[in-house]
Amino acid sequence: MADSSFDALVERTARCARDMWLNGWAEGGAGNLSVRVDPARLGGVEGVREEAAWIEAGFELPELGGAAFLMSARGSLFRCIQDRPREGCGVIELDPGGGRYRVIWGFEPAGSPSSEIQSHLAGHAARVRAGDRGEGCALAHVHASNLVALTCALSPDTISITRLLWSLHSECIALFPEGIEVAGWCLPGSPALSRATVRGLEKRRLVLWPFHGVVAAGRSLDEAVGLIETVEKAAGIYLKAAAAGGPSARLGEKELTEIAERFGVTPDPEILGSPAPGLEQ
Ligand code: 2HA
Ligand code: ZN
Repeated sequence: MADSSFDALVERTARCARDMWLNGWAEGGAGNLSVRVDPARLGGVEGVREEAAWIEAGFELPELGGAAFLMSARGSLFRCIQDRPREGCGVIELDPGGGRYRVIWGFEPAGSPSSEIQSHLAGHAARVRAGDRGEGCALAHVHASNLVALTCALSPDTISITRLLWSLHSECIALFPEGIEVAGWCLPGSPALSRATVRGLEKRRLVLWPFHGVVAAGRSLDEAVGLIETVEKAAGIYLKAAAAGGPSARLGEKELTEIAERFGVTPDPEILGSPAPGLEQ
């Protein structure tokens, strides 16, 4: 059984951040993450602040009233969180109405939560509405290079990119049957980006930010990272096939339906039933 202590959660989170950096998805201060944590786990933890001041969030998320999240710090280096976890991340707790938060651990010595805090919290609220509500539920945002390259090369939409990725590797439709949502381009850290992310996360666990990166949701951070590995790999396969003059062969609707049946998943019917213009075999 996994160690459920707060220290173990921080350690697993820092390892995931390092893995994302090793994958080349978190250059410099790029990337941010958040993991839901039961505030009771922080009882007796070194460095906990009992009387921190409340900060107006500027938005209200009643679904998250009283919830707490371990979150990466603004500008944190994913490469270094393992070395200095109390600097690279922190814990924020929301008030019962979900309109204010306070820092109860970390972000030392004078840091603050991720610049994408609004997308993270609104994204968690969307996942709660979609049924993901437990401790450990996680969101990760990284600059996954193959996926970003794909948005530059193809300017794809939700249907065409999902069909493309499903059609290139036999396990994609099994692992993200609800597809990957493509948001419109939005300014990093903006309320518009948060709204676009929420629209995607209400239905799916992956949202692509064109010319920027990807957001993945999971019931654990490991699961979210695994999802990114899967789509990022498929995007890389496309780029390799394109460099070799292809892809000239793809899995079609018949094969995709067979795979979905074999794995017992229900793919988004609109995506499965839509020929993706210019990308279909
Ligand atoms: O945290 O990646 O989108 C830096 C970013 C913002
Ligand atoms: Zn980013």
